[in-house]
Amino acid sequence: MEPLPIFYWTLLLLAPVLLVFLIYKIYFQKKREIPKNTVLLYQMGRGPHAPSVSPFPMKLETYLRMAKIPYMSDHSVTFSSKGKLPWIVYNGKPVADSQFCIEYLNKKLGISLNKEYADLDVSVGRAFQKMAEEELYWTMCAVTFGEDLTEVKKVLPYKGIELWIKLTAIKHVVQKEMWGHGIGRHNSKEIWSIGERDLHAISTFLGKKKYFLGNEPSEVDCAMFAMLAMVKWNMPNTPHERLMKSKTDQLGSLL
Ligand SMILES: N[C@@H](CCC(=O)N[C@@H](CS)C(=O)NCC(=O)O)C(=O)O
Repeated sequence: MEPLPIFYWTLLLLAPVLLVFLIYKIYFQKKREIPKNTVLLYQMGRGPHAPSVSPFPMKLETYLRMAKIPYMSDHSVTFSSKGKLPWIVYNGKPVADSQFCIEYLNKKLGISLNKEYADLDVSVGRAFQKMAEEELYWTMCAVTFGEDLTEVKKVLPYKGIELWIKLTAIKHVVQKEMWGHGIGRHNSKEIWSIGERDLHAISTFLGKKKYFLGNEPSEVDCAMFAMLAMVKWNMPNTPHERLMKSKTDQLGSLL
């Protein structure tokens, strides 16, 4: 019989601790009082240099601030019904996925951060956003959760055994997801060639503009700011960060 991989041994040993923790969470934690018309934002922890250690909560929080919607954050790392973060509860209604949260609040509160721009500009912004979230992001995961975990350890808001357990679990999940996505089937040189081209494209499009689409901020800035802030503050000593430093004039304009 093959020996169990270390991840499963860890799970086996930690199962009783996790069980006690879950019981505590479900039965003993007080429900928070959320004022009416205030968003409860479930997100990850704060980073040492950025508002979050992850780009999707950073995007949603940026949107809430830009749209001036009152909100409170929950950093307990409670996942949505879809098993992801971030998500929100607004006047009792849960909404999962950063983009669906934005679209829900836009509709509910009559918000449009894109009103300065023509549909054509907004569509180009959407294409860039999807490139960043659905492709560049995975090249960032590949670098962050690859062989060398030294840098990510400095960024995650945990210490000691908690850091080791969470990092082992996150790495396992991310590696599985990268395989499913397809990026995980490329070697590191190929993955970087994708990340590099994406960052070049973003830099070229940004050029000397103040915001992603022009002189006024719009919705796409929430996602692009979050992704670039992630590279700048949460990915020290990586090819992504080095490229960003060499293109500070363009890529740094959003930060
Ligand atoms: N499309 C989602 C992506 C969110 C996402 O990937 N969140 C990550 C943290 S950055 C997560 O919760 N991962 C947990 C998992 O995949 O199991 C959104 O925009 O909210």
